[in-house]
Amino acid sequence: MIRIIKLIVAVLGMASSAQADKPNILWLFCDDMAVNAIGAYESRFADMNPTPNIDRLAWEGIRFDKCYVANSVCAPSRATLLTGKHSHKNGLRGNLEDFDHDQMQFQKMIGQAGYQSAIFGKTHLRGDVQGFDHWETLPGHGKYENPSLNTANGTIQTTGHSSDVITDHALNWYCTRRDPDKPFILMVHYKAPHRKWIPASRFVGAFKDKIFPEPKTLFDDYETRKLAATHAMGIGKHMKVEKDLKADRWQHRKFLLDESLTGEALVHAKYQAYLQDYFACVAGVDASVGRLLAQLKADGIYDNTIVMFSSDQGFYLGEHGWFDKRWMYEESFRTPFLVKWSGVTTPGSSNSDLVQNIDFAPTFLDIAGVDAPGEMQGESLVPLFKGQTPTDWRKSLYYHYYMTQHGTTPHEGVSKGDFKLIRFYGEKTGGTDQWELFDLETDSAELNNLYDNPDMTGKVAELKAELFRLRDYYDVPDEKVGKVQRNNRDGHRANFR
Ligand SMILES: [Ca+2]
Repeated sequence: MIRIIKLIVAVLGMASSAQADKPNILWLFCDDMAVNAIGAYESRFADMNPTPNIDRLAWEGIRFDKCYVANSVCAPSRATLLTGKHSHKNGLRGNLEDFDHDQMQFQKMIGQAGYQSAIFGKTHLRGDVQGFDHWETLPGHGKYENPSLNTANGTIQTTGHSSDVITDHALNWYCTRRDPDKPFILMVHYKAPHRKWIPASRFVGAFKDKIFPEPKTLFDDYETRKLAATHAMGIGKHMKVEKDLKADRWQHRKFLLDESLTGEALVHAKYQAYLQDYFACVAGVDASVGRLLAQLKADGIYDNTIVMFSSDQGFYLGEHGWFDKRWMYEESFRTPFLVKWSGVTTPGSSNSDLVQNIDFAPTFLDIAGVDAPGEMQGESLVPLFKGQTPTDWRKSLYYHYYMTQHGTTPHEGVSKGDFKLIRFYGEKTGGTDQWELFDLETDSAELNNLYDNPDMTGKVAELKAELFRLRDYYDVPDEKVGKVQRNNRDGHRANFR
């Protein structure tokens, strides 16, 4: 009997040891973090060294240069993160719909492999999350200052800036609540740098003497892209000097209330103020990332923890004159993605394979050693982390945005990395689909819509065929195409073909 007990203890010990060897996952996630805001992406802001802590993940790991989202807006992106599915499959097409929490999500399965899971911060999914061992989430968008947090035991009130609060609470779970004998996935989801870009007080003036380089498209005239001209998120027309730029709150912004400041001079001034606040919020996230990484190092588990950094989508930092997301144009379609996995990722490397946020959930499961369910539509990125991209890796991406908020038009499209084709539908198209084609290698700013160029007939046909193939591959139901949120009062059904 004693020998049997000893045997059981030994077997359990081996299992525990095997679990301890499994890598932990620290998932760092932002809201509206532009690729261009990350220093490691070598954008026009890189010389300002805006993100030294986040950049460490790139210097020690892989920078993904072609990571994209399936639907560039907050809630749908998060639904895709958890389900590994496009919006039409997980049911969350827009920000104003409810998420079905009962459906399959990766965190409901990762515990099979002994992982404990916790999520902190913004989910933007109405209702309580399911499947996490521990969760403390912002209600809706959450507040920047003194946010409340929903928990399994009710709502709690906190004090401080949201980035600090989310980090504090994540660290508290990590240090005092988790089981140190089990691997973990810890998801830390910041509200920053979402509009209205309110930084912690210690960062408010951090960039007020900096001059931010402007994009060449700040005064885009939208020639050849008529639908883009209706986007009501322009720095010139739509950004409010009081509400967005705090001219009524902060002394150093009072000058924006001067009525003699008009026209292009006002746009230049608003752009600078916008980026000062945006980057002050980014600095707060970066400092938080530094705290989390330092704690892992202090505990000796940094090397056995895969650290990933990403955002629910990219963002326009003045490109095309905007301060928003939604469109399939690169700045919002693309999202940052950095991965540090000590001993696996090659330090300072980059990857230009086409990856998408449908891949994140199957990747988490693959790391844990759990088979991803067939209904997940993404692929595991683990081979890419190892520098071993499969020869049959995808050569194109499917995108679909369904809302009409802020003057946008629903659209879907395909990108092959070098060329991109977009189909717009809905009320503003007058019932006739409108198309745009861009050559990303010669026109990275996407100013020149080539759809009607006779020389591009073959390319248009090629990309349309690929779009149709992707719609079949991802099982996009015809009857859903063109259906947008009811409260947008747009019941148009698209005439797809
Ligand atoms: Ca967002």
